[in-house]
Amino acid sequence: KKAGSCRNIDQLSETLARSRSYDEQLEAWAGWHATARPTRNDYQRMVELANEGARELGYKDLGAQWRSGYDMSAEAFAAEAERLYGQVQPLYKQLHCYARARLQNKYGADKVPSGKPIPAHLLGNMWAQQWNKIYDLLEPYPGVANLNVDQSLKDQGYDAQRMMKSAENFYVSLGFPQLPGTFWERSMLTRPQDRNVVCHASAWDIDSRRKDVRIKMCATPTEEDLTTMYHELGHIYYDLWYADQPFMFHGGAHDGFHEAIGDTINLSMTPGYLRTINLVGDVKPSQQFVINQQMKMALDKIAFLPFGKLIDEWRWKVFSGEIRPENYNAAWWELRRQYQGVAPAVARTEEDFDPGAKYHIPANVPYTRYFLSFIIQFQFHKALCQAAGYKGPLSECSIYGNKEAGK
Ligand code: LSW
Ligand code: ZN
Repeated sequence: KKAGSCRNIDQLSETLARSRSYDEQLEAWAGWHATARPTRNDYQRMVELANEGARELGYKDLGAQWRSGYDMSAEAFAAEAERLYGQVQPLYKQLHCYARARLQNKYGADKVPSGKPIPAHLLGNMWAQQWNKIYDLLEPYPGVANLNVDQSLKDQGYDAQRMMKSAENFYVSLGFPQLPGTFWERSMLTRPQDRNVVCHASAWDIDSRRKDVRIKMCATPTEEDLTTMYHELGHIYYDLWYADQPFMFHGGAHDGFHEAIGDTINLSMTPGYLRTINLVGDVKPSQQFVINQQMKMALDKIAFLPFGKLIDEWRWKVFSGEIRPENYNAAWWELRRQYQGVAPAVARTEEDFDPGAKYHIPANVPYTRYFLSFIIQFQFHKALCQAAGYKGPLSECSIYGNKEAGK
């Protein structure tokens, strides 16, 4: 780190992912969260304006508008989300308990006390939303075939273009068309050196009827960014596939469907598939290997569930006025504690605006869509594997190359 130079979110995230020093991680966490403090007033004003717009359209507030996109009343949807969360919460509680014990082992009982929330900066991710980056600390059977896709991508000289080609190839193998030439000309796949851009990955239906679809992201050769490409391509193929439908049908059946397509395809990136495309070597199958793999999956998919639920719980209450501006941060941390069981390791006040440190809050992108996606993507995966005639355990099923599933 150069003296006087600012680290960006990618660099700070890298520290959280790789450093195992309590203080170094805390510094990265606190530094990023400090950047959101000056956005509080603008956010408060945005809430007023957004609510004004929602009310002109006949909704109670913007939260009610967001809850109205699911073919049921806003109240019924909130209840449905609660019901779903109740079904999966026991899984999260077990994972949380296991992770806390392992982290206590690593950092000591003074830093990670039993029966208390986990410090929010120790889970390998800025928002503690996915925990797979600390897999090394939580691996059930140490040393049993930890697949290193990052290393293979680097060793084989993958760049962003080639990674995207690899992701495209999966969709093509199912029977989808190749991406249009303009996708490659007009997308931005790496961080430009000459200007500051929004690097948070996104997919854009600019004019899908003329096949103008694009991805904007700042990719480096990592498994995480390859996964992100699968995610964004799910949006892109959805856009292309529905381009000739009437405008009302351009979006997903609901927004969770749109989010789930790419992640579903990603569930087919099994060790077997990764072997096929030469990103991992041969693995000796064993019960211990299966458990390790499933832990890695849980650190991504189970860890996410309370986070996916709480973001809009906070916003619904902000939009309705139940959470007032003078309570923004305290209410945020109350939800983080209740749902995720995490707590900030340094004191927070209403001078801070920690929700603003998560992209979707200032960008005003709804978040319940991801909670829904992290449930239905497994239902989609199961259905696709059935369509492919697959018989074995779902965790080993890959629909790569299967035209029946593609159909
Ligand atoms: C999306 N981006 O595509 C959004 C952009 N490394 O990260 O946020 O919290 C205008 C409209 C602008 C892999 C990784 C809509 C932007 C699979 C994360 C669900 C970060 C990649 C970000 C929305 C990718 C959670 N994902 C998050 C995003 C936008 C997540 C994943 C996820 C993505 C979520 O929807 N699946
Ligand atoms: Zn998405």
